[in-house]
Amino acid sequence: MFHKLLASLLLAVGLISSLQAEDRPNIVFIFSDDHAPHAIGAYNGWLKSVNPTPNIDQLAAQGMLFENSFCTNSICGPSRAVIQTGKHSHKNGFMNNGNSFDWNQQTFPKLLKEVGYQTAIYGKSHLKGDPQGFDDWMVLPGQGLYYNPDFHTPEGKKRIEGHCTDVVTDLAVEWLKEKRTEDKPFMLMVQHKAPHRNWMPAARHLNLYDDVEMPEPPTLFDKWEDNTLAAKYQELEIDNHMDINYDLFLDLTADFEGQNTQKRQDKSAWVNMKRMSPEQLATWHAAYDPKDAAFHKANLSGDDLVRWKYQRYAKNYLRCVKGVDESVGTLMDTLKELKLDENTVVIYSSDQGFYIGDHGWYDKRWMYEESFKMPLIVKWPGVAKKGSRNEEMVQNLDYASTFLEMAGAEIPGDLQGKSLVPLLNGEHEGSFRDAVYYHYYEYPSVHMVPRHYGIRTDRYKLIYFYQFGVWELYDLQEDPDELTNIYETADQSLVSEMKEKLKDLREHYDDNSDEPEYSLEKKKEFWPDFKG
Ligand code: SGN
Ligand code: CA
Repeated sequence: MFHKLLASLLLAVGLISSLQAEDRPNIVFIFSDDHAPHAIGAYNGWLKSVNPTPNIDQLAAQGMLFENSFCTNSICGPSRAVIQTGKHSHKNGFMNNGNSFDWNQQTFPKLLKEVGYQTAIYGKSHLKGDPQGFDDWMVLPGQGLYYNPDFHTPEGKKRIEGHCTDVVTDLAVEWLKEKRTEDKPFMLMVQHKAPHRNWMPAARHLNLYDDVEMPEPPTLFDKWEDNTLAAKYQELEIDNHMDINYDLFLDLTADFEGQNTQKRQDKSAWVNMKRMSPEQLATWHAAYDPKDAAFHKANLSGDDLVRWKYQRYAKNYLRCVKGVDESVGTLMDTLKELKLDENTVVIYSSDQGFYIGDHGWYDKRWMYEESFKMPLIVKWPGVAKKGSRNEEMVQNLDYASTFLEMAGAEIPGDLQGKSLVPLLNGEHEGSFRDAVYYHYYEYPSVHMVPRHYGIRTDRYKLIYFYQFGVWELYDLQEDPDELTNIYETADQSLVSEMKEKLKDLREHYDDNSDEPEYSLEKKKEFWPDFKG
């Protein structure tokens, strides 16, 4: 509070730049793409035994880990737009990946700049257009590429050799060492493409986990018998939709003629192969050719084939995660080397969660826990207790207000989130909020997850697939994997109470952006066995 008053006072008399940089913390916001909490050791998920993230775990040991951190809309661009603005998708205008972000609107980096912060962003933005609110920026066009990526920069297109995770880390380190002006506090966003599809690891990680048997998720062979038809008619199954060549690189060559390119949106697997240097390509083949040969010899089918696909997928995904984890280590070392570690808040997060074979799936989008949850770890020396774990329900919606309060800036009244500073400094008492709100919009579209909105309390989750007029209700305490939809069988007073809460939250956030229900005919077009 005192900081906030002081900052506005000094701002008013034009003295803000004379504030010592040390008075307000620097912020390094490390953000990856599609990194599920259960693929982080510190989150204690079923992949923990693989020890996937020693550096991120170290960050957690030095700060606070949020156990119940959720996104508002489980998809890349929209999650980032929520973070930039502190407003739900229907307010910031970026509801699905097909939209463009209006950079002219109020964003937290712009507000930080106004109170004297130096700001920079490197890596994936996915918001299209020139980023605003940053003194320095270099972003990947669209999804970006894993090998030798191009960057969109104020000076035009620039290609940089190397693996994307390393290149982005190097740019961030260079900025910290050479471009930062020392008399100002700063906010640096380091935004990785990894571990986004198509999961191409760096050359040095191609053989990592070769001798490891990945633990399988308990729901790998889920048949979605007790959910609504929404869960049956998706297109994100490892079994039926994950492409063995495109996604898992089996016999992949740089030549995509003749390969099954149908439905591949950006053909990035082939584009990436084409961009590799002869050395990179040789390393790639040396790593995958023997694995491919073993696969052909094994002649797998049925569940065994699913198991093989899962192993190959999980290993590549975690190899990409390994690169991100090393980046976190490098950034922490750099802060130490520059003697910035004591006054810099380091945040690790990712745009949403992900299915790593959970429910038999990959990708995200659903309000089910694995994709609804996002990692959030905050190291704030002297403020957030080391090794602490917070169980309050928080959202990416809260980040903008949090960053502003950290910087002692005014939080504009139109922001819809709540600052997490009182949770971080331990001053908050009682429950932070009793429910979180979610709304996903991209349908019909890739992976075919219908539009839905819903709420989650500490125990229950209510989901409404409004295009189809169908509801799901889960008791997370009794059924943490959300296998049994109790909407029809639950006590009706519970259903009404949850519906009432949902209505209240929709009013609170001023959301009426859903579309009318489909006709019966249209429902049957998508879900042939739908019974009206
Ligand atoms: C691409 C991927 C999809 C993914 C979307 C959105 N296909 O289209 O699997 O869901 O991006 O991801 S791919 O063939 O191009 O890899 S997001 O994280 O950017 O929202
Ligand atoms: Ca994403």
